[in-house]
Amino acid sequence: MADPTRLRNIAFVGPHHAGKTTLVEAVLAACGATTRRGSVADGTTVTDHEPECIAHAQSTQVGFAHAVADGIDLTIADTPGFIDFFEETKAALVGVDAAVVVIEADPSRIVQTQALIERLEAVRMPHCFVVNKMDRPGADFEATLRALQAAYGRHVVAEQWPIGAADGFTGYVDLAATQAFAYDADGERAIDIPSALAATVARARGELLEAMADFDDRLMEELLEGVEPSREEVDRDLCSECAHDQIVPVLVASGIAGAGTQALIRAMERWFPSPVDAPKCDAQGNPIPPVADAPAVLQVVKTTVHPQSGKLSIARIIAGNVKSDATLNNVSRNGEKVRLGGLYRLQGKKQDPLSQAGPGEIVALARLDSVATGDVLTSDGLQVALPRAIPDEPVFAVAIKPKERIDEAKISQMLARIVDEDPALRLTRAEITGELLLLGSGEQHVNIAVERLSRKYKVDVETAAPTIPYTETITTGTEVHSRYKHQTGGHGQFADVWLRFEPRERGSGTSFSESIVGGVVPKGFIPAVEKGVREALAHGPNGHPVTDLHVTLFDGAYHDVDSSEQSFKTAAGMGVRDALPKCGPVVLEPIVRVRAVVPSAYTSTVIAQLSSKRGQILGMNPADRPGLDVVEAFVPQVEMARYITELRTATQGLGTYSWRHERYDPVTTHRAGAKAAL
Ligand SMILES: Nc1nc2c(ncn2[C@@H]2O[C@H](COP(=O)(O)OP(=O)(O)OP(=O)(O)O)[C@@H](O)[C@H]2O)c(=O)[nH]1
Ligand SMILES: [Mg+2]
Repeated sequence: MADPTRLRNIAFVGPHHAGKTTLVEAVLAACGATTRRGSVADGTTVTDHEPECIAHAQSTQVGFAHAVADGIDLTIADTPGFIDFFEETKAALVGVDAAVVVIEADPSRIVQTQALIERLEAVRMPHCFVVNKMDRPGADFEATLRALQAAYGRHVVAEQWPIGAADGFTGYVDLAATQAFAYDADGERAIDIPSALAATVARARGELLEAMADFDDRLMEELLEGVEPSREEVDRDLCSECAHDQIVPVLVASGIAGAGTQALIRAMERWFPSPVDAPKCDAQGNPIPPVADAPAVLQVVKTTVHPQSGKLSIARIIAGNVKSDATLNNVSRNGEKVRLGGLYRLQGKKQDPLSQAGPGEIVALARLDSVATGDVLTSDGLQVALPRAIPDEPVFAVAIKPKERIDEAKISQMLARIVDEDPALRLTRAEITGELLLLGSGEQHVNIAVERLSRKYKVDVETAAPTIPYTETITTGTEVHSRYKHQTGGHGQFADVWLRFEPRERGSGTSFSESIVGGVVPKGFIPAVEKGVREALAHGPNGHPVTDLHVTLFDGAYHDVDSSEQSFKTAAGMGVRDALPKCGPVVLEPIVRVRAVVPSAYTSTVIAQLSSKRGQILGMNPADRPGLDVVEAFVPQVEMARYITELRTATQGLGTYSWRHERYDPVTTHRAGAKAAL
């Protein structure tokens, strides 16, 4: 069992493609946890081990890795940067104590860190930035640093300054230590600060000390008096202020070249808190001491299901010791008892068995079938509520249809397992069309889930945009006479009805009444007439259910021998089919109320985009948070199929939206067979 003061649980987060997985490879190799660095392109990295990650050369779920370095026991959660997988990142952050935010050396990409940084700030998680890909042509450290400061304040401050950029990126200056290092095959070696950089280094160091002095009166006094603070003091302040999320240091790296890893490992060890320094808190904000001789408290941060070996629940042990065959209570599910089928430490897909583990460790618990991501497990009947990451509402949907001759029940059962692995997915049955819908955080999220379904459970399905539940109605009334008469050998069939059709208000549905006088249609046959009417209204002249009308049976005739329920039903149906085309039928389409939240810079683009979707803009107002606007509009549902993708494209991935059904409106030009999401 590891000494909790030596543990560091750290998430690597940041925008898509920033180089997180590659940098994690470099860290693992530098610590000797792997013998060679894998590559994302070749599908040989530790953390992108899932076939879907390899196929798409990107992280599609969080991957865990472990290393020992400089006396610390490091567990890394490599999170996916693509916006569709943000819920994975949110869940993983619950289990770690600090975050390394990896960004490209390109100021224009800083805006994509916004949601992430808001999340880190909301949970007051210590973090640093790594300006990565410094080897790339055009890499611009200073512009990136200034963009970070403009976005997040001057407490985001350089602790390293790069020596050179692109081809010439050869090392860095440690601003706190005032020492330069050159990268070499063994990591790095100390060198003199290049004279050309001396002035820049002095200025940058001044900025670092000033930012730090905001949290340290003594340092502030020294700076005001022009006294050079001791190296130890600067070092101590930096560790403390970073661990308390006061200072956010900025480092440099080129993960692909392995440059910057040594300093990053040192930073993780020295600046970031151990589980003992920053105990996790319960839902009321009370710290839970990470002690071994206490009842166990664990929280599941990720679930994976292997079709053969079963479920693996990756959990953070918050307190207590856990043995590999422990019995625990799932307090998130009424204290249900669960027994571990094994305890492992993860190195990508590799599972190293453990006999026990202690506070602060992130471990994999085998075969806890009823346990889900976010659940809290305890021993000794302890009741604890912990904060959990609640996934946002899904914004994209597909209808799932069997590809081969496999029944829908089996598909829903297998899909339920996929959803079990990923709480941001949702499986539902569409209300009107009855289609099986898979919903998620974006097109890629849902597509990857379908790929996973095919790979893990050999279930191939077809996906399509969900069918739009169009309806029809009438605009004028009419009266029809319908007589059904049929003679076949013995008994004949006879029924005669007069029906009146009248439009009703939108949203009022269909209704039926009768005003038969003198028993011209016997009472016993009237329900059959209503049934015939309602069945025929299920498919109007345009093939959609007919709604918002009233039908009255007001006259008719019958035959003592030949009339039957069936013949009245048939006559009524014929009457409906005859009448509807004469009543000015129109197709109605569902209209949704859309609420998009977008950065103000994109508001006009988003309004134009919604207008081009036949949207009726209802208003535009500042959101609760500065810099964001809320745009509201009524939009035909059929236009919304790929809206989340279009909205993200138009807003650098920053826009979000929610929707709800509003009403049905007549379609001016009916787009027969048109489909849409949700
Ligand atoms: N030039 C250069 N390319 C890099 C560096 N690090 C990563 N790359 C490349 O950038 C691409 C993305 O790298 P990844 O490591 O997958 O990035 P990521 O942040 O994990 O991406 P997601 O997990 O999909 O968000 C790959 O093609 C890498 O080879 C770097 O330091 N320099
Ligand atoms: Mg990755």
